[in-house]
Amino acid sequence: MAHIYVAMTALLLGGLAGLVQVMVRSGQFQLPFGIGYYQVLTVHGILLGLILTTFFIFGFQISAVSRTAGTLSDKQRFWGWTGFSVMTAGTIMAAVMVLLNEASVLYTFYAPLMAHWIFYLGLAFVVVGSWIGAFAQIARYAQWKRENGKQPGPLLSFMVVVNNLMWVICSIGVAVAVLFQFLPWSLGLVERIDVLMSRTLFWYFGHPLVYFWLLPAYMVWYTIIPKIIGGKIFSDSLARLSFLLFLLFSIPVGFHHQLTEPGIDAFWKFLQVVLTFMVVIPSLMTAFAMFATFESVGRAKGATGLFSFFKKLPWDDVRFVVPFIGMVAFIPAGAGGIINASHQMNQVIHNTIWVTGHFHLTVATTVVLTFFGAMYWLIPHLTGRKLTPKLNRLGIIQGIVWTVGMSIMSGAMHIVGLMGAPRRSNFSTYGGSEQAAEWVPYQLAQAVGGTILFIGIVLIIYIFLQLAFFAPKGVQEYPVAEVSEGAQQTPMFLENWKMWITICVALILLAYTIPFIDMMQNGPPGSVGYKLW
Ligand code: HAS
Repeated sequence: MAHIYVAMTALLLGGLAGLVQVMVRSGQFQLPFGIGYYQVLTVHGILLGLILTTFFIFGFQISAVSRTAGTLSDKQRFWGWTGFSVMTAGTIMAAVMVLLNEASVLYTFYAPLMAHWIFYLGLAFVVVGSWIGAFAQIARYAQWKRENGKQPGPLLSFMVVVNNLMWVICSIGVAVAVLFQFLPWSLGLVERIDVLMSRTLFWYFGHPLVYFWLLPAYMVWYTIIPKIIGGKIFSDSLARLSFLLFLLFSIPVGFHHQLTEPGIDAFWKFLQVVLTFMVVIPSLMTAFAMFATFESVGRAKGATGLFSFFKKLPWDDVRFVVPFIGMVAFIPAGAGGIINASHQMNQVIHNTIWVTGHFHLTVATTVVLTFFGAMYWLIPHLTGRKLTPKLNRLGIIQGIVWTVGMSIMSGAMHIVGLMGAPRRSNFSTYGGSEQAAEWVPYQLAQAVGGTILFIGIVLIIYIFLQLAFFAPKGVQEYPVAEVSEGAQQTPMFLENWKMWITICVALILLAYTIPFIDMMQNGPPGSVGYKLW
């Protein structure tokens, strides 16, 4: 719950910043008191992209391990709390610097924009704190394995371990960039920073970061949703394999964020694009597993037609409906990702607001709606309360409000992005240019969609407060499905951690060693820092 309180505070403040942004970008509103657009954009990106997600995920994962592998020991709890405290301290340090306008560098903190060193130190604290928290969760799983001999660990806990391993391996990249590049540079110990190297280290971390957000949503889809709809897990092995494929393929792909960047040889971009297409496969496996789950439940309830099994699903249960909207959204969202990853098409959309549209469908719809859906059983379960029919109804309305707002906002972003409108940009007429004038109606649509989304945020905060403090006392089930009897036994090689980690490291070395050597050998003198806000 402590993690989730921080997450919800981040949602409220970050959402408010989002509302302000779409207003400013529509050209109809100006920020008062000298507040900068990029300052607000940094608050928005950091609070929603990094803080809401990481804290919610850790809260959920701790509960998931505790529910399926057993209650955490005092020692594990101690490390869990230590991780939480270090992360929270880091968040406060970074947030204070942004609010003081000392760090308006956006959530990607690209050099050569230079923030105050306390901002970078705060980020380092968030990362180190998350390692400590991840260690506590993995320790509980390891204890279960010790106590239960040679059998596969509980599926949900296994998934938590994979997500944590991926997170720890990828966040080494950002930790190295912060400790060895950004901190010495912002402290004035060195004058220049190697920009390409810092961006490469960032994206080594940045792409697996998006799967660190996605995998907890997949945990809910694979293990919780079947129980809610009255079914079982279609295949334990398929679920594990898809998570392992994420571990292997989500890290050596960062160059697909740098396809337009000079200084990286085309061959290595090509290789990482191929690996990016590999990381699509576990999502397609997940889509297959979801359809299979829905179909088997529907057929068990008597459906006979080709698609009539959909009618048998519990369309009045918010715990199912809201994550389901997230799944449907992931179809266009994922298709957009495949477009982005295609080298030639990337030239059209890179640095346009299309990309912003893409990630509002992926993380801000698919992932966030699944998290909201999980809150309806997770929060009352933790606080000893019950989800009431009234809150259930309000939750479905909240999901619909979110869908309407996001369709308008993200739809407008995708279209106007194709017309060339840039991302990460304040409102501008670009000296009265005709092309920029064509973007304005879409920017107004973004403001309309963003306002509806803010109503969605107010609603979810209200629901959260009700579930946490005011709903009637009672027992709310933490729903975890069993594996279907028809599923084959899970082979033990899926838990051969040494083998999977070795393959993961080998792929990373293959994709990054020569490009890094290249960057070191042919590195430019680097850049001094700039503060353009
Ligand atoms: Fe992405 C940029 C490529 C997935 C987030 N992405 C971003 C950024 C973010 C982000 C935040 O290659 C911007 C970063 C920045 O600030 O610069 N992305 C991909 C690809 C995928 C992908 C190939 N992205 C995500 C996910 C994210 C996310 C997930 C967050 C959670 N992305 C890119 C690229 C860029 C990029 C380039 C850089 C662009 C640039 O130039 O800057 C894939 O993982 C997508 C695979 C997904 C699928 C969909 C499977 C569908 C499922 C749903 C089943 C539905 C059911 C319901 C069962 C293939 C699983 C059915 C019911 C019915 C009724 C039909």
